[in-house]
Amino acid sequence: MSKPETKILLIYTGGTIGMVKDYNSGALRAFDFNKLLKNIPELNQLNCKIESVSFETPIDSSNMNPVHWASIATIIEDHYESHDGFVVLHGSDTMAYSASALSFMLENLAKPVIFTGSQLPIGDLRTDAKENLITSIQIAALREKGKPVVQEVGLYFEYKLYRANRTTKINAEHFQAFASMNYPPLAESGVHLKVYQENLLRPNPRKRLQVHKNMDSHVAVLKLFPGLTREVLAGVLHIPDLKALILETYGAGNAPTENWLTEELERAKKKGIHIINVTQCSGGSVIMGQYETSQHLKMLKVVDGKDITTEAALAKLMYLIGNNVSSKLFKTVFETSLRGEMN
Ligand code: ASN
Repeated sequence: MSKPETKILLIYTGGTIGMVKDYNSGALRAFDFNKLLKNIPELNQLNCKIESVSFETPIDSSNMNPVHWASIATIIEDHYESHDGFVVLHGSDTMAYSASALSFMLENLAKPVIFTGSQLPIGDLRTDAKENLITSIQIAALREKGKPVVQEVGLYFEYKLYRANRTTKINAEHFQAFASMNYPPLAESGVHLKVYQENLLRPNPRKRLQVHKNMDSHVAVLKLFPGLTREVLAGVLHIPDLKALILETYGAGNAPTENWLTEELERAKKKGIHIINVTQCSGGSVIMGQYETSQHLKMLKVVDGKDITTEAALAKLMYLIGNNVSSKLFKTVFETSLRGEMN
């Protein structure tokens, strides 16, 4: 009996990857996705069956929002039983946010969901799109002992597969546009496709996929900067219906020790607003209490973001609030790694 083919679903949301240059006008325009297979004959060499679904109107990822995330989650949910793996084509600008969000929305995921995109359109002579797309499909189709090798949300770009909720876009120009500063790659593509098994998440096989589409957007991010005034901080904390604020602090989670900052944060906490301490450094971790400049935050019982990225913190926050995690448990749950997003 011949081996059943691995079935991969490509989900096209938009972004540079799906564009071609109109050589008459010089502008980038969306590519007819159904012609993709014809334009990349290499895909026929992959030993899998590729099907595709496209957003009705493909978008630049700057226009992505939680409603679009829910659409991606729904597509995966609807095809979860019939397909072995998923590749999401997405603009690179907000890919780290969407991919982080999907990692929380898809609880007990046991199949690969690989986000990818490109810096140059697929129709460009020097495009990085083909390699990114072909290898992402290959990774999504990898199986061992009848099971998918990758069982989590990944992000593949320029020869590296990362855990999605560990990534940040670090370069608007280089093909190597993403980094995962606090977690090693899950796989690397060179002459061989090397998978680092020890870095992969292993879901509990007895638990079924649960899809959470309620993401609460009553949150804000404020990056500290020298010269930040009380008015700016208070202004953000007085936004009606605000439920949580990510404070992007300095270094190992440090902030000015001025009284007004403590007072404003304390007042917000009393109103039930969660305050999360995430470092604005791309690598390393918050260590509250290490310096005098974070002791006030520790005393206030600010939530410790540890080594989480801002992108993953935002996604986790929207997910936890959207799922009505109680105020009492909130700090403990946030400080617990749910999808391998923090150490
Ligand atoms: N602006 C594009 C986007 O994020 C950038 C890209 O895909 N390289 O949709």
